[in-house]
Amino acid sequence: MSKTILITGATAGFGEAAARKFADGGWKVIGTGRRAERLRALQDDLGGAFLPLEVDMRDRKAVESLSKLDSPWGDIDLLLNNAGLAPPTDPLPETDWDRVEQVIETNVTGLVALTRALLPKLVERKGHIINLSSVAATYPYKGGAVYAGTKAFVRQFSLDLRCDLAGTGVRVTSIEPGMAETEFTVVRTGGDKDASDKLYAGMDPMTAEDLADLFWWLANLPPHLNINAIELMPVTQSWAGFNVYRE
Ligand code: NDP
Ligand code: 8X3
Repeated sequence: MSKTILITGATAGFGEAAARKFADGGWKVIGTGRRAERLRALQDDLGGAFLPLEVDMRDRKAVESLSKLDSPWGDIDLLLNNAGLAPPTDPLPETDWDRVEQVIETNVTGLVALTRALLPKLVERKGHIINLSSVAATYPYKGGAVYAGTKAFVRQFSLDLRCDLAGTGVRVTSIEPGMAETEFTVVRTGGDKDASDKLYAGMDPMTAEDLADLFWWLANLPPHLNINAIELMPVTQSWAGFNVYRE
C-alpha cells in the first residue's frame, strides 16, 4: 500500500521538488501553502496523487485541522516540516516587526503546532518527521539573529522530541542546509530577484532537487535507523573567521 507524506510549503523550492519526487515515487502527497494558484498548478501536474490544501502556518486552527483528514489522506507516514522564511538581514531595530513576527510564527509556532497535532497519528503509524533547520542554526552571520534563532530552535526541538518519542518507533531528523537557490532569498529581500541572482551567481548552489533527493533517501532507510541531523552545503560554501572589533 502506498505511503503518505504531508509537506508544508509545497508551492516552491524544497517543498515543491519534494512533492514531485514523492508523487513520482508512488507516494500520496498532501501539499500545503498560502498560494492557491501554485497548489492548483501542482495538482494539474501530479493528478490524484496530490491533495492541495491552502493553509497558512500562522493559522493554528487551520494547521491543527491537518490532523483530522479522513483516510486514506489522514494516514500520514512522513511529516516534512518545510514551510519557512527569513526576514531581511538588516539590523534588528531596523527590521519591520511584522516580518520578525511572521518568521517566528511560521518557522517555530506553526511547526510546533502541526507536529503536536499530528504526533498521535505518527505514533500510531511509527512515522517519521523531517524538520528543516539550517546551517544558520550553528554558524552565526550578520543579520541572521532572528532567522538563525528559529532554526536553532528547530534543530533542538527535533533532538529533544526524540527523547519524548523513545520506544514509539517514530523517527525525527533535522536537516541543516547551506545555500540552495530557491525563492528563499527573493522572499527574504522582499522580492529583489536581482539580489537573489547575485547571491547565488558563480557559486553553484544546491538545488531544490538536491534536497528532495535527500528527503527521499531518508524516507527509504530501514525503520530501525534514525538519522538525527544532517548538515550540508554546496562545495563552494564554507566559513569565514571571527569578527574582531578593535579600538
Ligand atoms: P522557498 O521560499 O522557495 O519556499 C518556502 C515555502 O514555504 C513556500 O512553499 C511557501 O509557501 C511556504 N511558506 C512560507 N510561509 C508560509 C506560511 N506562513 N504558511 C504556509 N506556508 C508558508 O524556500 P525554500 O524552499 O528554500 O525553503 C524551505 C525551507 O528550507 C525553509 O524552512 C527554509 O528556511 C529552509 N532552508 C532553506 C535554505 C536555502 O538556502 N534555500 C537553506 C536552509 C534552510 P507560500 O508562500 O505559498 O505560503
Ligand atoms: C539559509 C541558509 O546559508 O543562506 O537557511 O544562510 S544560508
